[in-house]
Amino acid sequence: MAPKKGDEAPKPPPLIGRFGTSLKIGIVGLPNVGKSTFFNVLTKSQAAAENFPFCTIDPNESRVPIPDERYDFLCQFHKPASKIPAFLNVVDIAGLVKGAHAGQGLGNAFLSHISACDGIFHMTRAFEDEDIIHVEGIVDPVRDMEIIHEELRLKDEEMIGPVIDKLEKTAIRGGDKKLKPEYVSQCPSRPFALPHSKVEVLNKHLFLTSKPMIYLVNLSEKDYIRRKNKWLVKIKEWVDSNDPGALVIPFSGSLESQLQDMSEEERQKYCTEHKTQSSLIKIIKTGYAALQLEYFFTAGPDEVRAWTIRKGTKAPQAAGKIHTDFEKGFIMAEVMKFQDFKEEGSESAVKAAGKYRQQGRNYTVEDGDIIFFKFNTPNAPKKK
Ligand SMILES: Nc1nc2c(ncn2[C@@H]2O[C@H](COP(=O)(O)OP(=O)(O)O)[C@@H](O)[C@H]2O)c(=O)[nH]1
Ligand SMILES: [Mg+2]
Repeated sequence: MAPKKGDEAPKPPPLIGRFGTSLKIGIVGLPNVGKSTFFNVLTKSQAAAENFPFCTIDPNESRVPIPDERYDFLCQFHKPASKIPAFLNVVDIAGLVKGAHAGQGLGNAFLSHISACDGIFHMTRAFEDEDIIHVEGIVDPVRDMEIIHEELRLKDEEMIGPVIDKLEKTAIRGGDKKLKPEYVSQCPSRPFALPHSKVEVLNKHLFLTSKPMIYLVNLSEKDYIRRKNKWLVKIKEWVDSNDPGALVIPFSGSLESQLQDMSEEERQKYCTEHKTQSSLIKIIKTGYAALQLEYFFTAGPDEVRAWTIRKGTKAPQAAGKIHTDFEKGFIMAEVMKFQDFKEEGSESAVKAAGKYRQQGRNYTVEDGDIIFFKFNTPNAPKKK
């Protein structure tokens, strides 16, 4: 038997926001930083990518399959009639400009689109191109990140202002301790630094500034390939002090878009020649993880499917993703670890090796588990 673990796994950072599994991540940034280009690459959809600051008026949403070697392996193995991977919902949000909180540009509409997202790809432009207008005149991604944060913060303040006023009145009368005004006024902050106790309060308000952010730095092809750009260190420093723990991912929109137009063979040849590779997979996977989502598999000749769950989901609730009856009548989850399945080569071999486990209602499903649920079919309708 495996020895008991000495330390408990560290708690994941609290996730602020809704608790669904159909969560969205929005691409946010100034106009002309390459958001729509990137969105198109991600989704191969046809959202307009033109040299015009407000070309994306309505947010475009798309479901991007999550690349996963385990899923590919299961599909190869079972050759199922139906294949359903996990998806990340991505929204292309029109450019935010200075003053958006006060209605500049398409101001408030953009902000409400951000509000409907659960996480943010914050895109900044670190590529120079005289033909592509920069709304702020010159390229300066640090200034741009400040503009975006400031707009989101101002919007949050505007939203929370009346709430604080009201709380101040209640607090004077000795109201709810948890909702002391200073408590709430500190809230527009980054989630990773927050104690869990504050999350409950934050969730009542769904601040724009509390959404998890991943910083995508759009580089020229050349800089991306040579892994060098004068802004990268400054961006990293800025993020480390303003959004500790958040990830900065350099990529090149124009390179990604060219790679996508190539055949698989051409792509490989190009990447080998230039000693480079696409950042897309990393970006998609990181986005998904930022939303604290994971998935388990059901796999057989009929269907191989990834089911999205929140990290920490117990077996009966995971079963409920497939069908509510599975949750209501839950008996057990038969679980194989993907690695065991791959190593042993078949379900019966996994069983023979004693690695096929029957788990009860307290089992916390882990990312990549291959599960077969056993459940009672619900009885005939109960009498009222
Ligand atoms: N040089 C260069 N131009 C880009 C890159 N990404 C986007 N563009 C161009 O910049 C303009 C605006 O791009 P778009 O994706 O619509 O930006 P958005 O306003 O942020 O959605 C278009 O003309 C794109 O072709 C890039 O990585 N390098
Ligand atoms: Mg756009």
